[in-house]
Amino acid sequence: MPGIYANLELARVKGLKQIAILVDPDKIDHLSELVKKAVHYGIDYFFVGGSLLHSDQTEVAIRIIRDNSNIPIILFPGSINQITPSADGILLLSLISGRNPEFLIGAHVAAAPALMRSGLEILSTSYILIDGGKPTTVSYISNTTPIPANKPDIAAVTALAGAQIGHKITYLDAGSGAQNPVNPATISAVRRLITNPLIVGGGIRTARQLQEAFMAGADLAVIGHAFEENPDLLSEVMKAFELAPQKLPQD
Ligand code: 1GP
Repeated sequence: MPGIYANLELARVKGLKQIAILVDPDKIDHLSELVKKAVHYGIDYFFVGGSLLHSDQTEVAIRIIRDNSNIPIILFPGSINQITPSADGILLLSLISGRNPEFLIGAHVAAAPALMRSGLEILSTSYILIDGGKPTTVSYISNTTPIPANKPDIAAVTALAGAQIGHKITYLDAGSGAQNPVNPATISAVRRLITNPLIVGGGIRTARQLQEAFMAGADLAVIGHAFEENPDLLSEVMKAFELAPQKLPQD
C-alpha cells in the first residue's frame, strides 16, 4: 500500500486537490458524528493535534476516528507529548518562518528516539506561518513572528530554502481560527519556486476561499474550525469541486 507521502506526491503530479480535516483532541464530544460526516463527504486525511492542548486526549481522538473511518490519520503535533504510534504518520514540522531553535531542531532531537520506535511515517515539513490578521495561538506559543501577509517574496524564498534543506512537504499556515486565510498571492509565489506537495490552512471558512487556495497552487487544504462549526460546509465545497473540476491550474 502506498504511503502518505506517495499519495500526496501522486495527487500533486496529477493535479488532484485534497482536503484534510483538523481534529482538536480537546474537542471530542461530538467527534464520531463529525468523523462520519467527513467520511460521507470524501475527505482525504485527518490531521490530529494542536498548539496548546488542555487535556491529553490524542489517543482517544484517534480511536474515535479509527472506529468510524479508514482515512489516514496524520499527527500535526504542537509538542512532543502529542506523539503516538497509533496514528499513521506525522508532520515533522520545522518552523522555518521563525528563529526559535526549539521549533527548528530542539524538539526534534528530544522526539527522535520515540519517533524511531513509533513506526509512524515521518513527513519532514517546512512549516511556515503567514500573518492571518490577528495573533494566533501557534505564533504566541512558538514565540515566533509570522511572515507578513503582504510579503509573498519572503514566504517564497523561505519555502525554497526549506525545500533545498530537504523537507519533503511545505505547509503555509495562517494559524487556527485566523481572521484571513493565506492569500492567493503568497500561495502562488511559493508554488512558483517549489515542487513539494503544498499544504495550506488556517482561517478557511468558505468554498470560495478553498477554491482560491487550490487555484493559486495548494495541493492539500486543511480545515479545522469551520468544519467543527458547520460540517455541512463540505457539501458546499464538494459542489464547488464538481463545478470546477479537480484539474485546476497548478502554476
Ligand atoms: C491550523 O491549518 C489549520 O493549523 C486549520 O486552521 O482551524 O482555522 O481551519 P482552521
